[in-house]
Amino acid sequence: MPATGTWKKMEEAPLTRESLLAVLNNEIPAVRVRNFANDDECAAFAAAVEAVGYKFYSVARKIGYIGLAQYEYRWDRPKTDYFRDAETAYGQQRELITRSFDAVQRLIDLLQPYTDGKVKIAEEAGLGRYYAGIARVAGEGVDLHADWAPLNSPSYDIGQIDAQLGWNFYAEELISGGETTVHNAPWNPECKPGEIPKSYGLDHSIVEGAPKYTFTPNKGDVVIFNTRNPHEIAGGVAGPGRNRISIGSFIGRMPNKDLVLWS
Ligand SMILES: O=C(O)CCC(=O)C(=O)O
Ligand SMILES: [Fe+2]
Repeated sequence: MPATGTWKKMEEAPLTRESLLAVLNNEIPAVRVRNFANDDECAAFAAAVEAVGYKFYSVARKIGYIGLAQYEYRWDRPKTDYFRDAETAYGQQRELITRSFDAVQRLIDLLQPYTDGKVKIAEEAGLGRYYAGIARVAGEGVDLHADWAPLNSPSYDIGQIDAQLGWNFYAEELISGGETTVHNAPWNPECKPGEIPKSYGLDHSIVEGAPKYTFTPNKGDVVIFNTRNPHEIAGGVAGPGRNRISIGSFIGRMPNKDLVLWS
């Protein structure tokens, strides 16, 4: 199946009502918000990540993280486990916020004027709020994957979205490397009804021939892109005070046009 692109332009755009809608509709590769945080806030956030301490995902290239991914509960765990653990994870996020600033709330406040729907943390009817805001230390890179809740999380309310974005604030950057590449081949794997496909470590054949866009995660910036497009992060060269430290979440567009955040 040849990959076909949907982007009408190949450049990233600043945040406007038009660009937010365009990235939701997968018509542009990315939106960048420069100077989302100043140098002091970046340094405080990076120090907070080190002070709070992080765990590692069990994938080959080490990815340190603080927070909770709904994705980890998608196959064989009751929903109640996820919403219970979300509250525990918010306790840890509070420590990060106390030591630096609240990037998730700043992002919500930043986006709200640019859309008609309400921008808010996602909630599950009767079960509570999702966790939003995973901090990552990803200097070794991240393999090709796609993030698309209608396939990853069909039995959750976020499975009803019709567009999914990821936003990431970069608090520290590598000496070199660490670029993110987004492939404009919206993820559409063949799977049986009810099957939840693997979405990490995807084969590069699914993006072959598709338009791609590579961006540098500059310190202080937020970059937003459509995560249904398979994407990957290059490894790079780290050093003292130089790693790929970020925090971000997904943003889904619900049927009523609200933009809801979760990780
Ligand atoms: O850190 C990045 O540049 C992208 C991280 C990612 O995979 C995502 O936001 O879905
Ligand atoms: Fe991703």
